[in-house]
Amino acid sequence: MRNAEIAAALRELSVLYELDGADRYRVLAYKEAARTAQDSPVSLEQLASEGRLTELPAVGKTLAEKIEALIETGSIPAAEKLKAKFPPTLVDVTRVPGLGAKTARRLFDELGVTDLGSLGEAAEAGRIKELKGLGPKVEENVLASLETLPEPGEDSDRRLLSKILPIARELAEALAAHPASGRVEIAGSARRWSETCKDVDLVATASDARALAEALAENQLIAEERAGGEAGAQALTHTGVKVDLRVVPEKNFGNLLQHFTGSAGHNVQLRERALARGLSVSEHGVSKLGGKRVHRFTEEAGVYELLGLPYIEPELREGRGEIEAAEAGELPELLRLSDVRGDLHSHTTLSDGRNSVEEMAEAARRRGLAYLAITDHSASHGFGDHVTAKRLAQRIKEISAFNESAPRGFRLLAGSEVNIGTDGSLDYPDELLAGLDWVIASVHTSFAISEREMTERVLAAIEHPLVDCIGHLTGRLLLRREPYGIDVARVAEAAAANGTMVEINGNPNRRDLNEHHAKLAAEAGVRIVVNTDAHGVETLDNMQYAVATARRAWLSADQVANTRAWRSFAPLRKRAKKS
Ligand code: DGT
Ligand code: CA
Ligand code: ZN
Repeated sequence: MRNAEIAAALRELSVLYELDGADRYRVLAYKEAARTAQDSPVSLEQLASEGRLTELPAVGKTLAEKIEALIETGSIPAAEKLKAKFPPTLVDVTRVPGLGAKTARRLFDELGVTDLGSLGEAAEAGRIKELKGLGPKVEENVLASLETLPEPGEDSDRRLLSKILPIARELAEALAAHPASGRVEIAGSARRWSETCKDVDLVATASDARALAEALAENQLIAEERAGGEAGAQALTHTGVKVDLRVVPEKNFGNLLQHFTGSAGHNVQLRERALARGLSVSEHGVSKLGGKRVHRFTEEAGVYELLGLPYIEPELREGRGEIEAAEAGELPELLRLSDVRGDLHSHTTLSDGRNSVEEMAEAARRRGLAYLAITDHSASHGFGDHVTAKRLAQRIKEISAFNESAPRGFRLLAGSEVNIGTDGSLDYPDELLAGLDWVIASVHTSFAISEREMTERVLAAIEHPLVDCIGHLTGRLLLRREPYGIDVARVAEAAAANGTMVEINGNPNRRDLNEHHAKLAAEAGVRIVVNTDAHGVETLDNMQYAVATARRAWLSADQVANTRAWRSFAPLRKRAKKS
């Protein structure tokens, strides 16, 4: 049994417990265990056979027994018992955005809803809005969601880049360390830093291709090999991720890397351009149509040069005008991670973060940043851990005390991530906001309003003189929650006019603004900031994803405000101009 299947069973059990009204901690424990199973690089079946399951984080004795039963019998007794109480298809109902287990349970008890089909019927018959506490908004939302819900299986095997990259990097490193290997590179959508990826693509050269294919099959991340030979190998990780390794001779490594980096759209356009010049491009080389000579290149740049183009960065290779821009010599010089001087969105234990102010500061400084804004959640963001106005006032003092004795060249900013109410209002008094160095305003609650209402709501925050920046503008969660309806073009226009910045949130689940919106906003004159939204010291590394989205949006360092030193960034804040 693969880890991914074990994870799915644990996730289902957590939802069943939730439907049964179990206490929150039990539900969370199973969710956490599902995540551990999903992410475990080693086979749980293997661990179980050695009696070592409890060595995994979040797996105690009870959980280990359940996993063992699952592996031995194919099901978990507790889950079977619960499935006798509710139809297992009720689990699908809990996945409809805005419903959740509590509501699903009520729909089952009060309306006899058992699955997505009967949910749709109840909504169409207008029975959901009759239920106390639900109302017409919920019903409209259900109808809209049922229309856009992905078909079962559709896109289900795509993963976040943050799940794919660690696997790709670990495999690439292991292969590179093998004596038979030459060059090893990550290719495909991971090299282009796409938001989600279907699989891991690796390209390599080797003195002994078969030995390298075997080395891949024997890697501890790999559960099974599907094919292997001279040309490479295909395999599956314990987490269910497909891995595609291609091996070529050194002399056409550049051609292969270019081909397997893609995207397919970029390659198609490149081939059209080649054809117009009487050339044919493939992973094997570039040749004159009808001619015998094949141009092979050890580096990708050779392929582009032969077609009369400068090198094009992988993040731009999406078939979105990069070839025309390259031809005209108008490719942007893209933002780099090392250009970023500050991070303007982070959380601490004061709200829902895991580290203290001091720990976050030290970790940010070690990453080479000159400033970090501490922006814990305000009072009404909806997930507990509120920061009261009084506590925030005290926090301002703590941060100024920290800065008194801060290491040279580093400072903290006293900030907040303030919730934007449904009516566009903020949940701290202006006097308090005025005492902060930096205010982000974000939407965290009541997503189910119309696009027009949502746009007005965010415009109100943009026009507020003490809002410096808008956080995760569209509220999407990749592969989990669609963005809410909002007129991004109108928002961008207003942000530019008011001097309100807009962030690219680097949380790999969000990447919000997305690359299209970020490009549009920058072109409209909005100052963009790249942020981590770190909830602990490790996620300060989210900056790589924010930078990736900025690069995929064609942004250069000067279009991103926090590439500036603090003394040049500070006056760009709206609050600095108004005072
Ligand atoms: P993914 O895997 O869906 O996240 O995206 P990619 O871009 O990694 O796609 P993948 O793994 O199917 O193929 C890797 C690269 O191989 C792709 O970016 C370009 C090249 N390729 C694959 N299929 C085609 C094709 O039909 N035509 C051309 N020109 N190139 C292709
Ligand atoms: Ca791929
Ligand atoms: Zn937020």
